[in-house]
Amino acid sequence: MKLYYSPGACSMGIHVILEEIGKPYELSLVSTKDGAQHKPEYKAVNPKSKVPALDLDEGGRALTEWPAIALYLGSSNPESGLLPKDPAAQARALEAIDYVTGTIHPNAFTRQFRPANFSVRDEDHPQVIAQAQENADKFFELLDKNWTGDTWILPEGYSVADAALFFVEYWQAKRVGKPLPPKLDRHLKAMLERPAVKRALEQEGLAA
Ligand SMILES: N[C@@H](CCC(=O)N[C@@H](CS)C(=O)NCC(=O)O)C(=O)O
Repeated sequence: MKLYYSPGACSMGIHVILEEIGKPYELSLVSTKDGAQHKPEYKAVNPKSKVPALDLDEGGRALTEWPAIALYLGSSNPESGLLPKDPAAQARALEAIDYVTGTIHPNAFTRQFRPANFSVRDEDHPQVIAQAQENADKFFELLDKNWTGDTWILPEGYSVADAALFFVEYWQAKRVGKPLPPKLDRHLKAMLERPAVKRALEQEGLAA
């Protein structure tokens, strides 16, 4: 199995899941800041030019899209306990993952990190970024107010959903440098204490 990743990108959540599972896998660097995602070699792996992508060693095309990769890794490694078996809890995990990857990631962070994708006029970019930062505050507040878990997002315990929440929390606290609401701040701190998270960050050359 091989994970195509870029340091500090959303792929780091999948990297954490692979480290939690603890089975051998390879890492392949696709530096998005250098435009490697648009090179023909990578487009042959993922024509969408995005990370993460996971080569399943099955000879077919690589698996793409964060929720699909997380579902695959959780369900194909049941002993890891990363995907709840109870259907309602499993659906709650997917609900949280979808909110992170479908709402928070694009509307709060892609808009901040790539404002040119949202307005061709350079003079509009500060406004695109400011609106994205407001979105981030609003989304994180909502998650904090509706938190039903203890340390982890699901009351059932640690799951792939925590790895999804982790990468957007990390962006807000460590990359943008803004505080998180209390429960999410506690969650990020708990994530940073996990050996699997420490290893993933170290392998990507990132600070804890
Ligand atoms: N829908 C995709 C989005 C992945 C995505 O946006 N990845 C970003 C990194 S966080 C990327 O590869 N960006 C490169 C680009 O847009 O050129 C998923 O959930 O996996």
